[in-house]
Amino acid sequence: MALNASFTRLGAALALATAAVAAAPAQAASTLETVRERGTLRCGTTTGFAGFSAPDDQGNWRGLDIDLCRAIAAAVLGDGAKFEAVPLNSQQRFTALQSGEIDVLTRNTTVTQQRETALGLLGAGINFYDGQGFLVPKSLEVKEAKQLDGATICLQTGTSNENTLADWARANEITYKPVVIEKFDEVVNAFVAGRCDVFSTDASGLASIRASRLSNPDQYVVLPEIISKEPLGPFVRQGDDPWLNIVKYSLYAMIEAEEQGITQANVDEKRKSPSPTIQRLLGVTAGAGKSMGLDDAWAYNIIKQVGNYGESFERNVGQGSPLKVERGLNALWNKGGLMYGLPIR
Ligand SMILES: N[C@@H](CCC(=O)N[C@@H](CS)C(=O)NCC(=O)O)C(=O)O
Repeated sequence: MALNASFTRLGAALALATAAVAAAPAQAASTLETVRERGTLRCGTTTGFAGFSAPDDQGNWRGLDIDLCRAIAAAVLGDGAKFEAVPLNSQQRFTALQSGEIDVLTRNTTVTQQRETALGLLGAGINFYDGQGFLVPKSLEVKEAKQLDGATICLQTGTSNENTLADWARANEITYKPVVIEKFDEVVNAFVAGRCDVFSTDASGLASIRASRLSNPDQYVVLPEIISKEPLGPFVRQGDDPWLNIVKYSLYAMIEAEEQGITQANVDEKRKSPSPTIQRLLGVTAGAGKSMGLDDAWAYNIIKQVGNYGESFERNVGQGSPLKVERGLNALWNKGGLMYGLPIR
């Protein structure tokens, strides 16, 4: 009887599963097809975070993450200008990707196990290795993070920074009072107005806030401690592997170009190189884009229109920018950093 009952349950479960398959909608259009049909790429960005994704005085979006968005548009549509920036705060970004409102999230987002599993999304490479830190007014005379016991700390809602700080405080037996605010502008304003003693977010965020949001940056200091790993990178939806590859290899093409010494200025000259690696990367070799469903010039277009990773880094967040971030972990692997583009062959 018990046996029969379990067989019946199994039968019912199978019937349900079959029905679910039968009722499944026809395969949704791939992201590549959707983007081609629309003629523009929709990238999820911040609401304005200098160096990574922010509109300039003319309203043109610029930044390291915007360059990645432009690179994908150049690879897929042949024109890096064919993108639309969709501004999202930290809280809104994942739903926008899950719902299909954006094609890719290119927005200082930490790749974590929970985000790659529970959220149904996947990280597609790392375009900035970061870590969480603290920004404090010099007047508080805080020299190291352990002195933050009892501090009021400003954070933005929906960031990994909230949990990281809680874990760090517990591990170090520190108590603090979080002031968690949804909008970036408002959390910055709260900090400037002294509603909290400390701002905690990714070190890149602190550099950006210091360079672009404080009228008297010299009166603030970033503490030496970095309390976490924040590998930032683009995200796509699970279940569209060809699209994942396009995003991933668009980034790797920029990193590989830097390693091969190919720049925006010399890319045409480099097409004459005898190196098979360079010929493949620049689409001199016939069929170089075929396996990704792209034009052979996909990576050439990226480098010609956007530049290599190092050029993008320096222009947006490095020495050519107000942020003046050092390459550090973001240097190439053969120059002491972690940037290692997978081979394009
Ligand atoms: N890397 C962290 C933090 C990313 C994040 O959203 N940082 C904030 C503070 S710097 C931000 O970019 N805000 C801009 C906005 O909401 O427009 C994460 O993925 O959760």
